[in-house]
Amino acid sequence: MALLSFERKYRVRGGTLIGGDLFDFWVGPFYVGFFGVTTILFATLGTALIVYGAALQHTANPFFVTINPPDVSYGLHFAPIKAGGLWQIVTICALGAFVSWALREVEICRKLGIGYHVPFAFSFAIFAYFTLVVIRPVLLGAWAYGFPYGIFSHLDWVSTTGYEFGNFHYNPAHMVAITFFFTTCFALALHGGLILSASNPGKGKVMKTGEHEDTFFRDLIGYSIGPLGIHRLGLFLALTAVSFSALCIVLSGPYWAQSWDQWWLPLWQLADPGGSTPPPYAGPGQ
Ligand code: UQ1
Repeated sequence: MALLSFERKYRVRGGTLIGGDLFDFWVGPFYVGFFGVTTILFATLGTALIVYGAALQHTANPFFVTINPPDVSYGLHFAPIKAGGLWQIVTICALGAFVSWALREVEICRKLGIGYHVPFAFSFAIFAYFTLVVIRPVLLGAWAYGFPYGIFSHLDWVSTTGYEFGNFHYNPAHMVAITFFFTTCFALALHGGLILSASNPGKGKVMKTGEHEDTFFRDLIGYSIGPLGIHRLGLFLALTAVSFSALCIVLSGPYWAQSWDQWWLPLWQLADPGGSTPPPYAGPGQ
């Protein structure tokens, strides 16, 4: 079925999670829905507040503009607007917009009768952000531990937070997360390459089939994961990468407050019983 007639057939009312027919329509190519409206409201308010925050600063250079969380002395209380309250409201708007977007995806899935895989996957990204700006600050007792919303300022935050724990690469959950990120790239490169090799053979040549794709990997390594399997694997690898990223930062502070290399002391002692242990990592250039 041609795409345009398919859309006409499937763009029917119903399947909404909330509000019945309210906002159950399309604007041009876009489905609106109740959660389309809440997405726009949260995103517009959040963006306006960031622009307001930027206007209060000494520079209009987007690289230096930053919306900072409150000082640690405010703990988990609301802070005055110009002392981190803006960050708190922007955070609420961001979460409101992200969750609205996910629920809009759910409504579109319900209309089409397809699985919820896309909103399910997106919810992992939302959860990672939620871990950074809500779960970890709450566990540490202050909103101050959230990251600032700015291009350079968030880089500074990542750097300082990393060095606070010595060498962050010794964080075991960070190791696993990085491994899954690399493996995700590996799988996507293999999959993208394989699909293009068979389905885009060049002008005048005949497109090849799934059997060619399977046989390539059976010839190469004696095994093909199959067309469904490769997508399951890809989704699994990506979601696991994000999950371990969230884990590696939420462990840093609430669970482990020292240099991460010290976490490996038992292993060090196992390798060298009674030997002297390595001193805590003291930072770069020491
Ligand atoms: C694969 O086996 C496969 O099945 C035919 C694909 O689907 C089109 C792929 O994209 C890839 C990359 C593989 C190879 C992957 C493994 C884990 C053997």
